[in-house]
Amino acid sequence: MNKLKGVFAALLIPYDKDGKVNHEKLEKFVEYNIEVSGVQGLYINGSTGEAFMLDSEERKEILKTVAKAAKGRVSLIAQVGQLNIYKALEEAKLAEELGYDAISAVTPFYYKFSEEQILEYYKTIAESTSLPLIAYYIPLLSNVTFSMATFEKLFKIKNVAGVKFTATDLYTLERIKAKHPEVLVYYGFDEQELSAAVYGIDGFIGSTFNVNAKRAVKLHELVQAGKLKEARELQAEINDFIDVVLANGLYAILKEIIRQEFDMETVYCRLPMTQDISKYADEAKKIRDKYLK
Ligand code: NGF
Repeated sequence: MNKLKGVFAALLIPYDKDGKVNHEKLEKFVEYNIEVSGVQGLYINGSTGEAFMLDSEERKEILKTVAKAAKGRVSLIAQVGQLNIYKALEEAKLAEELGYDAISAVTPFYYKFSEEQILEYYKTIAESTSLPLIAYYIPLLSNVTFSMATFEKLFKIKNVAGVKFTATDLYTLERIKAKHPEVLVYYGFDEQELSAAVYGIDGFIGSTFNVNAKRAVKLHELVQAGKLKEARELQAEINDFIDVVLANGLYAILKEIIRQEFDMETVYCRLPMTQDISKYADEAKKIRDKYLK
């Protein structure tokens, strides 16, 4: 099986109250993802990792700890995209040295970059290593949207191997996969895995897979086997779980679920996210008992 296909958790990061990454707990988070949740890969320093609030040194240390903790058991994709492209290049090179399987880069955001500038950004990052690059497309958070013509140009860039498509526009998703079967396409909304899977996409990258990946792997297999009724029932089961997760602060409740597994001291989110997640303790316990046992 292609190492880059399958279900990847967008890795959660445990922070301390002062906002520092807790590397000891991070190793446990990696362990939980692999041994309990059942991920096939990890996507590091994405939105779920709160990475756009980190500086580059912190992101590099995370890449190192995850590589050490994963011990080659699952595929690793390093999200290196950021507005400081020089730091993105350093992180990409580090990912290659550490044995990562691919790099990824969010579309440059905040300034209204032109299509030409965005493509140049991807070309510069893609050329900096020999690793495949997965573009991270998330218009909901980046406010950057691509036309099909822009995707076409993007896929022509050397080393650009795929796209992590986190948008509800399934028409464009279908067009990408149908016209570019050679491009690796990942879908990024866990609650719509089934709808994306029917287009034959290659993988999924999402936050809830940190704790509930086995069901997502099974759902992908059911769709590939054409068992759509069972897949639909499983998506409903997954979405009952996602409903309660979304009602409880998403990253916070997911972190609390992992914290409880190892009975670790409190973990935090990174400011300006609401830091304190301890209020979710009771709900996390109920969710673990009801959906994850
Ligand atoms: O958290 C978001 C915000 N999206 C994630 C995922 O696309 C983020 C998604 O799993 C990601 O991959 C990353 O961290 O880089 C949702 O949390 C999930 O579907 C629940 O809505 O859009």
